[in-house]
Amino acid sequence: MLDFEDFNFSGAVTPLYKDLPSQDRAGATFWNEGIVIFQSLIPAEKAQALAHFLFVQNQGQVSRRDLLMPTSNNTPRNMSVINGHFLDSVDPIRSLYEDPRLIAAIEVPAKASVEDLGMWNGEPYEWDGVTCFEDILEKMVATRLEKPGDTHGLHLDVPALSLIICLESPPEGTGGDVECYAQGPRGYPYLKRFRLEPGDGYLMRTDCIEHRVVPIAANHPRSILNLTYDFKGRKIEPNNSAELLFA
Ligand SMILES: O=C(O)CCC(=O)C(=O)O
Ligand SMILES: [Fe+2]
Repeated sequence: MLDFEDFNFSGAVTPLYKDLPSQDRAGATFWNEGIVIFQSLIPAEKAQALAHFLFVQNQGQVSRRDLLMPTSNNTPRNMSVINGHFLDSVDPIRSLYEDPRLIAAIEVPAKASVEDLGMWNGEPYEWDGVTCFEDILEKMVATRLEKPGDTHGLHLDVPALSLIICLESPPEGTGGDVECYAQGPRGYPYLKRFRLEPGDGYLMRTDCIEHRVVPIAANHPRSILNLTYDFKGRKIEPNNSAELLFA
């Protein structure tokens, strides 16, 4: 299916730090923006095969959600979802999620953000590495927008870090772009909007960058796999959004 060897972190998109070596660039971009986008993070055909496995072959694991999320100002969730219980039971996916090499790659930008920005909520924090997210429901999730109007509305997440891999993407100009709105200590807010092709990915500080997926316009699906992590020792403030969306 998918394993660490499929990942290509050197495709980090780095508008401001082009001259640095790729490992440092990923850190530098994250340091600056709280997000790093990876073009062709995994091969597109692997991404599409994974979408087929999840949303077609395992239809029985897919739940439909159409609701307004009370913990994020009632922004809409209109999408199909698969929760961490199932993803954790698929060995190649769990092994990938827990792979120390994947976590080490995520730690490069994650450490950069902590060194410069602390936790972005004013609390001092001593770097102690990145860890898998503890809540089984949302440690890994997969979502699919598939009907006109489907959207993942504006929100923050409980986990501080998400590595999101695009599995399917609708034609350009028909929705499915990611929008993010960052609030932090460096003169934010700022708005960023980007489009992902199957196999592209991004790592985001999802605890402090509000983000949403623009509604899709037609019946062309847009799906992702979201692997969530956190800073070791960070105090997590849980809410019931994961239960509402994924249970
Ligand atoms: O679909 C995306 O790109 C964002 C997914 C997301 O925000 C989430 O799963 O919390
Ligand atoms: Fe999110």
